[in-house]
Amino acid sequence: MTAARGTRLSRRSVLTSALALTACGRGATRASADPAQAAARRGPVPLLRDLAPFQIGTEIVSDDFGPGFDAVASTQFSQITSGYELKMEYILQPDGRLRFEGGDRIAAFCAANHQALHAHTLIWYIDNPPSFQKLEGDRKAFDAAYGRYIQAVAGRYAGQARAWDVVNEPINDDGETLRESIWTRNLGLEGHFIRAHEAAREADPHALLFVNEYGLESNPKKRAKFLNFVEAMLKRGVPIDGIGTQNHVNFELPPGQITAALRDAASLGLPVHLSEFDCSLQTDGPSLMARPDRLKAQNRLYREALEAFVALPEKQQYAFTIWGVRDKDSWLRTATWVKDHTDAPLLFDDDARPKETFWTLADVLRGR
Ligand code: 9MR
Repeated sequence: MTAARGTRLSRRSVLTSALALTACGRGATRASADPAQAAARRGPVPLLRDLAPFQIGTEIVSDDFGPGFDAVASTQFSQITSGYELKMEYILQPDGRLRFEGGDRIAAFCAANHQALHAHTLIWYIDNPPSFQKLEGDRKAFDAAYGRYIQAVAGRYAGQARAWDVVNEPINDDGETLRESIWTRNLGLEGHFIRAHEAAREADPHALLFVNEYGLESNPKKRAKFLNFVEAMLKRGVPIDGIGTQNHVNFELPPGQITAALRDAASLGLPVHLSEFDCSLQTDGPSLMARPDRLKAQNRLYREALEAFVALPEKQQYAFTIWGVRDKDSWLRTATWVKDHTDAPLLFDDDARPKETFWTLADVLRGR
């Protein structure tokens, strides 16, 4: 199962490739400068879920379950996003059968630990399943199967899922067009989106329905297109309850962009999910910045992201989610395109010990 994950996602472009040195050298991590903070870091490890007045989430796959992982994932976070096992690529078998073992394991983990389940994701352009390919050209049959799939999956987790990402990543990186896929080819560019939201609402009337997108912080044109699209859908009465902005960033992202994107995302008045935060230390091209400076830039971006989220109107603070628990769990280590296996984008190191990024978030939540 694990080996197959990420094979179709050669998505280095998700990471921002901004000016390499923009964030360099500005401000040190505050830990070294402040004795009170240094002392706090030697004391007991606080629980982020107790410090945060909103849901604080992480992404998990059940392959990672084990003592060290579970201890952190179950205690630090009040919400869990399923990173893999509620996706069609896991659930829908070539013969059309559905498998729910992984999703059920995740839902049970959430229930056992009093955590909300953010279910991810019903429809994704990346999928191209054989059982749907067979129906291409027969719009009625395709539409019925699409509706049945959403009904079966969202219906199964009704009462357990706080929310669903319904259509993941609908906008192209050109910032002008909607992404094409087997879904849009058969049900229309907008049609497949509307149909998915309506079917999800019907299957689980209580789950909040999110539209989730990446690159909104680094690509303002895509951000504008995304927000226009969501606004147009809302005007047409499509049930959309929230906006997810992923924020897979790397240390080179200039300051201010995450903040601007979150503010814009909130402008429609819907709840906002900072849905997939991680901050890579890898670069697309060569970078002269040494690792300690990369770590400082990374910490500044963690701080900026959470401060920007905290600054949103309270009723729009749906959740702040980190995309993974330990560095070694991250897609930035395991995806097939990864060359540098030393990336450390998350809050906990390979041995599940809290890192400076963790203490930065704790500081922000304590108002420091
Ligand atoms: O982190 C996820 C990884 O475990 C999966 O193998 C991969 C393919 O399903 O998806 C990764 O998560 C992606 C998310 O679903 C959508 N936004 C980008 C995330 C990182 O690629």
